[in-house]
Amino acid sequence: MSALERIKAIEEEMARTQVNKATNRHLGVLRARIAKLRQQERDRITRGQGQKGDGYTIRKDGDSTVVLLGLPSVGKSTLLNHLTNSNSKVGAYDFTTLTVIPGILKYRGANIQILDIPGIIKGASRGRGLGKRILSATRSADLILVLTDVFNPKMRNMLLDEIRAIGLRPDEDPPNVIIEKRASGGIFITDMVGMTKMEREGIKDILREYRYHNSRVVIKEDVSYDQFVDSLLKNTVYIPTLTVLNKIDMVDKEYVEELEESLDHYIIPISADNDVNLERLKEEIFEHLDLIRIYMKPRGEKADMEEPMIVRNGSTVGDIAKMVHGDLRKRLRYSRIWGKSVKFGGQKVQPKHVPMDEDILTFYA
Ligand SMILES: Nc1nc2c(ncn2[C@@H]2O[C@H](COP(=O)(O)OP(=O)(O)O)[C@@H](O)[C@H]2O)c(=O)[nH]1
Ligand SMILES: [Mg+2]
Repeated sequence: MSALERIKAIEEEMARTQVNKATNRHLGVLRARIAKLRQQERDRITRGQGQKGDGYTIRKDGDSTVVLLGLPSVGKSTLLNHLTNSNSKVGAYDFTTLTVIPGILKYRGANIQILDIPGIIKGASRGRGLGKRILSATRSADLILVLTDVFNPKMRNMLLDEIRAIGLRPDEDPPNVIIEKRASGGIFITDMVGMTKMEREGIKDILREYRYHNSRVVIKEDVSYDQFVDSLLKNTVYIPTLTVLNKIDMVDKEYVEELEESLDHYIIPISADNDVNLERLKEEIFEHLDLIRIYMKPRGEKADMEEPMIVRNGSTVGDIAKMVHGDLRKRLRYSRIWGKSVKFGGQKVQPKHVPMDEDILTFYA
């Protein structure tokens, strides 16, 4: 039996099983088994990828990457062209964008790479349309921009289901559980929260499924079996999303307001073609990427206030030194900072210090 046939057989068994407290554990194991088979299948497909001339393998460029996800013809290429320096073909037909097209959005000193991928249709994760390989471009993203338009305002959930099926977890945080393999000693579980969604035996079944016969597990959050399995799979990707409603120039203001109220998620209404609300969109993209600006001040000189370094919020002074030059981190003795993260200007800080937006930084190597 192929992996796909086995997945199908297990799914059929799950469909026959009633969901209740007694079967919850068994269903957890079945889902773990499916997740494992899916991962094997993904590994098999990705192994054949990444060669030269493959339009779907995109070099990471810029400080962060945003992927546009949407049905054909919602305006992805138009938006890319209006946000960036790119020139992605725009057409009135479906599927005009056949390869992944990158562009760079320059905003507040950051170079944000935006990828226009071919329109995703329902079932793409199962290989329909250009399918899975295109979807896999979303795995490298720091933010997914979900594009809907006034004709199909309710597509968000379908699109997110497609990327969930390839192991992405939109708008979820990694579950707070620790799982360590050990050489011997069996399975040892520490429950720090008083689990309500899993049982010890169920956890053990799943761990055995993944060949963690000897392991130490610490449950620090009341997670479900599915979340627990996610943390066992090596390529689960947790990713934030932002949803856009395009083509608002085609409808009246009242209709947009009605949608904003009735939809169960937040939307940014825009018209890509007419540059309506694109400044707000850029600002929200920047904020969701959680980037900060650090101005570098060489020793004894003025700080460069023109071109900040753009780093992830939460990066340490040591991380930033490494970004400037791998060697600098090793030679670094201490640093001085002016700005919000310190009590007084020019304060001496250690490599583990975490700077804040618009801090000024000097390295002493
Ligand atoms: N009225 C209107 N049309 C738009 C807007 N954005 C895109 N379009 C049109 O929608 C069609 C599909 O756009 P395209 O960018 O190729 O969509 P993609 O398939 O998602 O890349 C084209 O005819 C665009 O001119 C918009 O904001 N308003
Ligand atoms: Mg396109």
